[in-house]
Formats: sequence, structure tokens, C-alpha cells
Amino acid sequence: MLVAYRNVNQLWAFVLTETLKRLGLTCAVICPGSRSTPLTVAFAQQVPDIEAISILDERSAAFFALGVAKATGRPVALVCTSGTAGANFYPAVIEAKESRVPLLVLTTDRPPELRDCHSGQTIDQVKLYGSYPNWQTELALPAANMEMLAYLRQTVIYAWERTQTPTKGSVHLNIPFRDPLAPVPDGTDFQLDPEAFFAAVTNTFPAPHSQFPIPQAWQNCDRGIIIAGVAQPQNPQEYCRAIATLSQTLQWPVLAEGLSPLRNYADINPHLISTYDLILRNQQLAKQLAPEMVVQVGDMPTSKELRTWLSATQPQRWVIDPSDQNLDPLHGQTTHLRMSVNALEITESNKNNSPSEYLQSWCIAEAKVRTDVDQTMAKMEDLFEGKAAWLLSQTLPPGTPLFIANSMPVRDVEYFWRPNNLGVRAYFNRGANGIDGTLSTALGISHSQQSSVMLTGDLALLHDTNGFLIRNKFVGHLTIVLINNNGGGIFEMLPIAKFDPPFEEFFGTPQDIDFAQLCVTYAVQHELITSWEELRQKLNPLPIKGIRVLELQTNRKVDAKWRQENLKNFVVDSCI
Ligand SMILES: Cc1ncc(C[n+]2csc(CCOP(=O)(O)OP(=O)(O)O)c2C)c(N)n1
Repeated sequence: MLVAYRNVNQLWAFVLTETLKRLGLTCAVICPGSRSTPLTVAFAQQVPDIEAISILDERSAAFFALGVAKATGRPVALVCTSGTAGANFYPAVIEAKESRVPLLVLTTDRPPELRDCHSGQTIDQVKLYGSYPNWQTELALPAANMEMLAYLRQTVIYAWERTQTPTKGSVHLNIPFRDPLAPVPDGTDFQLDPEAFFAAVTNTFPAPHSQFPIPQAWQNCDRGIIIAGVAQPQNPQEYCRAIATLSQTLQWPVLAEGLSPLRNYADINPHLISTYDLILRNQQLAKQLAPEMVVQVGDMPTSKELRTWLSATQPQRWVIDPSDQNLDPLHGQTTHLRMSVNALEITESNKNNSPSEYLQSWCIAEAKVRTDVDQTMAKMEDLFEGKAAWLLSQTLPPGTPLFIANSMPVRDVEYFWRPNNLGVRAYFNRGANGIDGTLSTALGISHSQQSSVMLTGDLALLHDTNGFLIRNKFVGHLTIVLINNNGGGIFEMLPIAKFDPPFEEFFGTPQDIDFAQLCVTYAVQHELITSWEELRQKLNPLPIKGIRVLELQTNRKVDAKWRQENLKNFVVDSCI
């Protein structure tokens, strides 16, 4: 059936959004503005097939889109007007590259004749994000003829593909529109048969499948370890099973980062080591456990102890990850295997049956340190920041999505997150480790998902309070566990903490905010938590709607001192 178009921008925007819909786009985040009118109207007309969410602040919008893309594993489109609007997408575009999340960034622009002549709200938007996108181009001006519409269709298909290949990331399309921007007749008279035109646009995207036999060298080695790094796989159980199969085949221990799904599917992995950061603080044990070979799955864990130990012991290393990025910050003797861990081919003949002494030493140390940490945390009544992570690991309802903010929250998760079988789905922005966009990303992750939780410090939350503006569009529930130590607790762990001034003013940076009042402004629920039991009760069951802040007031100086004095003492002499 032929459809008539009387406005070229409307026709162009229809082809763009319709192509995306047929490719599988389900969510577009749209920021208000005039130049983007054709796209905004076209996306609004694609509802409900494509959810269109309006968000005022572009930085917040981009992080929200990032969160939705993380949770769904699918690209999300972002739309903004011309000028500085697109520049506010920048930090999320960086994070998308670094943590490999698919985003389709659609900045709209004035046409070429209105650039470089002070026509207003016009900046150079071409290649705005430097080398961060997987691919970027400027579209041609809208034109109502079949050749140009076919070009547009093809370019959009390619852009969609490039958000996912060779590694997930962003694609930037800069899209110029001439006036009139509203869908009024502009002299165009064009007819399109959508079914014929879009017949070949489908959302099948075959994943490459090739099996890789495990190298003989791994099987011959009985001083090997597997490191399960930072990971947010789409199918965490499958991911955990693949690592467990490898671990059981080789009889190697698995050192699982706090942000690895392995900690939340503990029973799948019998040789799970969750306390390696604490174990390796003991020099003698670190030496005794020096590995000959390391298979690292995904990104390197955050732990400084682990990194220092690997640099000092220089084992032979393999990094298994399907991306095309360099994942070895230690510049070791490393081979990158560009594939998913599920693609490892393991046969019966690969199996090493008896656990080595080396494996047993790791498991004994883990059992002792784990018990010690758990007993210490269980007894602790003071509001020590680290205990929040420990408590969450045992309290959240099964399958809860959890966003963990950068700074001490990710580190406390690394130290204290207890292995469990709750299937908690941990998310984080560990690509560029920014404290920006924290609340917006968490809301994106929680949007239309199971009731969710975010663990954050006060500065990370304050950095992104514009995220609260999403509250009326947000579907679902987010509980924010706010560790309010009035400043940056992480800096208390650094040598600079001893130099005050300038420490408090330039590093500690207390903001003295009354969070109860802040929450009133956004009509967000706020509760001050004064005991661990109270927190436990509030975390399970979680409410089903709205945003809620549970504030714990802590002391960053006291807590930093606790970590500095106690983390190294968990390795008891009997481990050695
Ligand atoms: C965008 C950005 N700006 C600055 C930093 C540097 N930075 C790292 S942690 C931190 C303080 C975070 O404080 P808070 O969120 O309260 O957590 P805490 O350190 O108390 O755990 C800052 C400013 C950063 N990582 N990202």
C-alpha cells in the first residue's frame, strides 16, 4: 500500500525510525529541542513498538540509555538537538566504548549553509566524539527520492550493525535538517510502499560460532589459576557454567572479582576464591601461591593487590574475551584469545582428575579467610561502610539488579561481597570509572525490570542529581543505599590524606547536603537508617514502585582507618 508524504523531513525520519524498528530497536531516549523535531515526532509515532522516553538533561539521558542497553543487551537510540546538547552525551559515549555497550547516538544539526556563520546553536558536530564511536558519519540532507532513501536505509542498517560489531559500542550519526521542522507540507509529493521498501530489513544478527580447543599447555600445568574479571554477561548462568567447566577440567582455582557473576552463582563453581585480595596481602602466602599460568576471562579485576602480584610473578597469561580491545594493563606475557569463554572446546580427554596441592592451598586459604571475614562482619554493629556490601550480598531478593557506584562501593564489594546463590545481577560503569551519571545509569538498568538497588557514595549521587528528573518516566523501583560519609572516602585511603590542608578542601570535598531535603524537592522517599537490622528489613522485600533513598551516615576517616588496619590481618597464620 502506498503512503503519501508531503514533508521531506518527515519522510526521512520515518525511514530512519522504521528501519530501526525492524532491526529490533525497542527504546529511544529523546532530549527536548527544535532541530530534532522530525526525529522526535517520528519516534513518538513508533510508540509502542519503540518506547520513547523524554529526558531533559542530555548527560543524564545518555547514561540512562547506557543503563537500558546494559540491562537489555540491545542498542538504545539517543536523540538531541544541535549545539552543546550533543556534547553532554560525551561521558556516556566514552563509557559505552570502554565497557562495550551498544548505543546509537543521533545528534541533529543545522544544514551546511547555516554553519560557521553565527546562525545560532550551531557548533562543529562532525566527529564530535573523537575516536570513541565504533563508527560515525554525517547523513546527507533529507531528499525525497528512492536512491537517497535506499542510501538512508542502508546506512541505518550498517550503523545498527556497527553498534554491535566487532565489539559493542556507540555509533554516531550527525543528522542535518532544513526548515520546516514541524510536519507541515513543504512542497514534497512522494509516495512510498513501506512493505516493499523494508521487506529485507530484519533483526537476525547471527553470533559468530567457532570452537577453540583448550591448549595443551594449560592441561600440563598444575599451578594455574583462572581469573574471572569484571563482567556483565547477558546470560550469567551460562557464563558461570562455562568457567566452572574450565576450572573443573583443569583443576584450577577461580579468583572471582566482586563484580563477577560468579560470586552470585557460587554453587556452580566449587573452586571459587573470593578473598584473593585479602590473601595476597600476606607476602609469604603471595609468594607461596605464585602461579605459572593464568587464564583471565574478561577485564582485569580492580584489585591492586592482584595486579601487583601478577606483575611481580610474571606468569604466562591468556585473556579470553570476544572484543578487539587490549585487555592487559600489565603488559605481561599475554595472548589474547578473541572469543567468548563458552566457545572453549572441552573434551573428556582434557580432564585432569586429581586436585593439585596448589589448588588445595588456595581452597584452604579461602575457607579460612572467608570464615574470618564473615564472622567479623556478622559481629559488627557500627555503621562501617564496608558492611553494606556484605549485607546486600545476603539480603537482596533473588535476581535483583544492583548498580554499584565507583569509588569505595566497588572496592567494598570486592573485599566483602560474600559468595551466594541469589543470582544478583551486578552492574557498574567500570569502563572509565567515572562517578558521573551514576543515578541515571542505575535508573536505566532498573527501568521496566525487577525492583532494583543502587549502592553509592554521597558525592557520586550528588554529581548526578539531575537523574531524579527521570522519576516520572521511570517504570519500576529503585532503592538507593546511600553511604553518606560527607565527601570522598576513597581519598582517605591515599597518602595525600595526611596533608591537610589541602586535603579536606580539595580531596575530601564535603558538600554538607541534607539528603532528606533534597529528596523532598524531587518527591523521592527518604529514610535515615541507623542499624544493620533496619537496613536488612528494608531490602527484602523491595517496594515495587518509585525511587527511595536509604541513607546511612558513616565516618570516612574512621572507616578508612578500619580498612587500612584490618584488611591485611584476615590471613591467619594457620593459612601459611
Ligand atoms: C567524573 C569523575 N570525576 C571525578 C572522579 C574522581 N573521583 C573518584 S572517586 C571520587 C569521590 C567519590 O566520593 P563518593 O561517591 O562519596 O564515594 P566514597 O569515596 O566516599 O566511597 C572522585 C571525585 C571520577 N572518578 N569521575
